[in-house]
Amino acid sequence: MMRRTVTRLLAPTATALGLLAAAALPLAAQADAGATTSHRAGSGAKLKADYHFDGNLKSSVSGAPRLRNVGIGNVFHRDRVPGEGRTKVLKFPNGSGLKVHTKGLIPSSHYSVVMQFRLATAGTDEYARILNPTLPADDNDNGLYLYNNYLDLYDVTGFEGTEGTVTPEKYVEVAFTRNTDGKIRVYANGEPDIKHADADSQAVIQNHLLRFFVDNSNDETSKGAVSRIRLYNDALTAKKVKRIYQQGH
Ligand SMILES: [Ca+2]
Ligand SMILES: [Ca+2]
Repeated sequence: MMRRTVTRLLAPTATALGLLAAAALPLAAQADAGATTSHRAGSGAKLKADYHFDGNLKSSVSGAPRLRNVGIGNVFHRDRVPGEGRTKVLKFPNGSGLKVHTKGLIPSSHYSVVMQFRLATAGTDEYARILNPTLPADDNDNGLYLYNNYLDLYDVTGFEGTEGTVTPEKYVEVAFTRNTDGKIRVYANGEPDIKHADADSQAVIQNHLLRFFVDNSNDETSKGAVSRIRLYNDALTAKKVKRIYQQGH
């Protein structure tokens, strides 16, 4: 995709056509009937899962399912992380990552993910997947990547964040939010970075499976480490994202 070869452009285009049809459905038809949407009015996004990787893949918020390893070779490790100090993290090799089953946890169409991680390809001419809401239902390039020292939201074409927001070998806290109107906001270390209107619903979670660091079949991935992942049941505001970052991640 990113290198704009013919074969890579074809897949997302075909996908986008199918999803344009899906996008024409009323929003209610795309939402999760079983998810906790009833709490969102007026009360803001609620924390539904909080994974610290403290030697296991459990959430400190009860009721959330465990994360699952994707691929082999993920190992717990001790590391120094900004805002967390000495903490346990999960190291993953190139091609491996994590997934979570989101049914009844967060709605598929409006949610937030806050994640603290580092990827080994930072600062290089390589794309590495961060978030993948469509696999395995739909094998396409759309989703959030790291490229060089900035974030890139790919949705048929690339929507680039600010250069220099991601420092090689350092952890970065990325917040990804999608609201009921399909507005995506991506933040880096508490600051607004990418805005995008998700007209083709490519950030709507498919089959209730959300994957981290795992790419589609063109394997744009990096080895790295993750210290914390939090899931919220609606789009966080910019103010809340900043506060979460300032509170020590
Ligand atoms: Ca890809
Ligand atoms: Ca941790």
